[in-house]
Parts: sequence; C-alpha cells; structure tokens
Amino acid sequence: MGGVTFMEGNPDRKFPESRVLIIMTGGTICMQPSADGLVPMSGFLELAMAPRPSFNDSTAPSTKITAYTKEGHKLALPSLRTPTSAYCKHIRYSILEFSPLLDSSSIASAGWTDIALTIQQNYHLFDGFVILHGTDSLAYTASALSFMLSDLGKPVILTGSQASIFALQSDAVDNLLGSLIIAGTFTIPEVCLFFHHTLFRGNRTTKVSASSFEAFDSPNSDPLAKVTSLGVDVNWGLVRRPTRIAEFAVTKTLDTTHVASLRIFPGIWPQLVDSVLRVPDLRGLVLETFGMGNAPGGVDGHLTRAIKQAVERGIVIVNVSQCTNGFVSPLYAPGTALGRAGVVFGGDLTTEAALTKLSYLLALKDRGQVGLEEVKEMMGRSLRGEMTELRVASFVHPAGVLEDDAVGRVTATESAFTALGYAISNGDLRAVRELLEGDEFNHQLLKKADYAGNTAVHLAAVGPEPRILREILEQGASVHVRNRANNTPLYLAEKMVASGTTPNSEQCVNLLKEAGAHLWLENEESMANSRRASTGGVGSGSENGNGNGNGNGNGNGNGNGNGNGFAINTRLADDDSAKEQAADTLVLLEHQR
Ligand code: ASN
Repeated sequence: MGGVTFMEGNPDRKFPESRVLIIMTGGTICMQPSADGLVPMSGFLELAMAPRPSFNDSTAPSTKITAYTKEGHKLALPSLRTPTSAYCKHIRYSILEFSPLLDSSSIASAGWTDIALTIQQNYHLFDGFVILHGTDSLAYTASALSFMLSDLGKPVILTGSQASIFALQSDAVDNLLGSLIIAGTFTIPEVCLFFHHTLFRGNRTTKVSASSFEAFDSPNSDPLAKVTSLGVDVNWGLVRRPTRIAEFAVTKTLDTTHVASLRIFPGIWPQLVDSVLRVPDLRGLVLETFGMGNAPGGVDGHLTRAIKQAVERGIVIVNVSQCTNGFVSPLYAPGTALGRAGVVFGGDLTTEAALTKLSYLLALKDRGQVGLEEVKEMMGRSLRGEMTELRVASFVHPAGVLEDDAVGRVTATESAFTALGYAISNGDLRAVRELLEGDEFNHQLLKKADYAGNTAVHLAAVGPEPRILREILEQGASVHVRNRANNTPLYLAEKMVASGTTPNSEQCVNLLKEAGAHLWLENEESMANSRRASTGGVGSGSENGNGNGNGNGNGNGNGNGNGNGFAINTRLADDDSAKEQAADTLVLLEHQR
C-alpha cells in the first residue's frame, strides 16, 4: 500500500511541480443548461478551475506551457497549478479542449483516436494525463485506450462527473482533483478510471448507476487505489508493471465497424442469431450469455449450429457473462457446447472490454500483424490486465498477508532496499537478482526510494553495470519516476555520460531510452548548457530547445474520418511557438548532485 507523506510546516519551503495535461472531451462535468437541455460549454480552465482555490495556487505566477495538438502543432497553453499537495508537490496543469465538446454518447472510435494521438504528441512533456469525458461511454473509452496505448509508462486517468461542476452539489471537484493529484504524483503506468474516491483499472470498469455519485465499479478486480482522509492508498501489488524493454507506442485506430454484441435471452430465436451472424462484413461478435457462459440449445441445437457455422466462416465469437461478477467457463454442458462450436471463452471480461479488445485485435489483423488464430488466442488471455488469468490470480498475494505483517515487512523492505543499493553500486548482478527474486513483495522494493528520492532505477542508471539496469527494468520498475530534485534516471545517466566518469553510462542511456525514457525540456537545456560550458562556450540559459525527438511520430491518424473526430479548441491556446519560450519555466529544485 502507498504511504502518505504529509507536508512539513514551513510555508516558505519550495516544492517541485509535476505536470499534467488535461484533455477535455465534454460530458456533464462541463455542461450548463440550455434551451435544448444540458450541453457542454468550453472555457473550463477559466470558468471552472481558476476561481477555485483547490485548483489554483494564487501565489504562483501564471505561465504558459508547451503542448501539441494531435496533428503535432505546437501550442502555448495557459497553465495553473494546485497548492502543495500532501505529497509535497504542486501539480501544474493545462487543458486541451477538443472541439466540438460532446456528450459521451456521441464519442466513438474517431474520438478514441484523437485522445490517443494527443497523448502520444505530449507524452514527453507531462508526468500524467487526465481525460475529462462524459460518464455514459466512459468505460468503453477507458477500455479502448488501454489497448491502443502499449508499453505505457505514465498514468492516464479518465474521469467525469454525474453533476456539472457548475452545480451547487456535485461530484465534479472531487473527481477532478483526485485524478489530478494521482496523475501528478504516482507513476501508475495504466489507463485508469477515477470516480467517487476510487481509482479503477479502466478496462475492468462498467457504469453501474445512471445517477448515483458511485457511478462505476470494477466487479471482477479490486480498485488500484482509494482516496481516504489520510491520502491516496495505492494497492501497488495490483498495479501492472512493465515486463519488457519497449517504448510507449500507440495503435491509432480500432475496428468498431465490424463487431457487435448480442445479449442472449430465454426463448431467443436461433434464426435471429443466425441473421446477426450473417450481417455482411461482420467479423466479431461478443455473445452475452447466462451465468457461467451458457446459451440455450445444447450441443445439437439450432443456435449452436448457427454459431458453429459462423465460426467456420471466420467470425470470432467471444463468450462473456451477463452477470456483473464472475467468469465464463465450460463447466455446464451448454457452455461446453459453445466451446466445441469454436467460441472463445472471455473469462471475466466486461462487455466493454471484450468489444474494444476485439476491435483492437481485428485492427491488428487488418494490418497483417496477427492472424485469425492469434486473435482468438489473444482474446482468451490478458493483454492489459483486462481479465483474470487464474495462473496470475493465484500468484497475487492475498492483501491480508501484507496487512497482518505490515510492520515486519516495512523493516524488511527497508533493509532489502539498502542491500539492493549496495549490490547495484558494486555491480553485483547476482546479488541484485537474489534480492529481487527472494522478495515476494519485490514490487515494493522497486517502488522504494532513498532519502533523496532515488529509486533502484536511478541507482542503476548511474551504476557500473548496465545488466543490472536491464534486470530491474525487466522486473517492472518505472523509468519515469523523478527523485526529490525532480530528476529522472535518464537525466542522471546523461549527466554521467557528459562527465565521462563511468565507462558504461552510454549503455545505460540507451537502455533507458529503449524502455521509453525521455528527457524533459528543462533537462535538455541544462545538458546543452553543460556541453557548452565544457567546450568553453557561455551558456545563456535562455534556450528552450524543443524537439527532444523521442520518436513520437507524425500521428496524423484519421482525425476527421467519420465526423466524430475532434479538433482542438484554439481559443484557449495561442498557436504561437515564440511566446511559449518565456512561459516554459519550471520551478525545479536543482540541488541534485
Ligand atoms: N450524458 C452525459 C455524458 O456521458 C452523462 C455524464 O457525463 N454524467 O456525456
């Protein structure tokens, strides 16, 4: 569980800022009444956030910060920052408003593409992303994005509200503030949904209430975090960790036009199912069955025959349960019959996750990246934590063990971390492996930091043995965590290269980049200054170099494809690259090293 560090008293103390980009797509959160009913309104930063002290630290200078549109146009966006959080940080944020703002019932795959591309274009500029979105289709968007964003290293948190932020009684402020603080504080590398004090894995969620503030649940998966009066309690044991060295990448489009879902009911006409399965160009169907995956008809029934024939025609049919809780399995004869007919068992997938996953895999198939059999095989296993794999479930320790022995564990983790630090600086790969393998709770060890906020990745990045860095990254540690001086492992490794003190630093730099690490603009400036200083030049300190070129691609996608795409509302953004130079100042505590 995540610990809480409360701010110590001194009001003059300066705290670092983290950066979060808010992407506004619409939804009730920004709606106001009109003659036609509630409609989304633009100008959220000025109208809804600037007047509220919890979103606007009035002691901070107002600055503009750099962001990019989904097409890659540079913008200088007005930004605000929060007062200091309980985690001794300010969150500086800007909003990119899409245009038009939509009720989420009108958001479809072109909207998902726009959100994904916007994240891709801005990935190297922000610590995390908050997507403001209507609640009606929020679970679909969260599920879709989880598949579109691969090897994600930073938090992407979707939220919205059941009542407008302009209403007297609303859940909007809590949902937005909670999302901002989590996105700016915790390196949770997942697409999440935050609602009613709870952080869920996005692709596990479903909307369970049309009006209650407790609108979402993830019935088959515990929350990733809870906000309480003591702070944010992160269940790190559940948070997914990277297991391979790979850069963040985006799949730009999903194929939602060739999939459908069908809910079985008692007495359903088999010919009706057959006609649905014969819709021209249908390529995938999510079949919502009874209980543990049963449908009427048994082995020889008309329904089973129609399904079998469809499978033979190459249609992927996925069996999910109509029950909100539990999973499908071939326990009963009707379920077994579906399995024999070639239906894929979707475990405990929600319909939202099943549909978007199928759309994602069919898009990969279109591009020749996977074949039909692989689509089926991948539908039956977890790609982004969207379904419980029983093998994995038995591996995850029961939370109770941690609670019971909390004090003992804390001490054990402390000393294990100290030992890990020594092993890293001695270049002792075997000892590092032993420490990580021997620790049932090694996720805690990889989250831990020393007094200066350096994690094992920071230590290994400047250590003598790049193979140790690789080992730690492959065990799921993040390359994006910043230490107390706000520096990432890559920055420290680059500094080592510049100073030429450790022969292997270059390899560490390359490895970190392969794992998706990037420099921040201000880091680049400081590196450029040290290079100038070492070659006898005079660093002016005024350069604000952009173009850190971390391969974010051109990302044009299909923005305007089917009329549901967004353009950026440029009213809030000066499309003026000159102006952002002065504005792009970060208050960094550069006391590191
Ligand atoms: N109809 C709204 C939407 O999904 C509902 C909401 O946001 N609470 O955009």
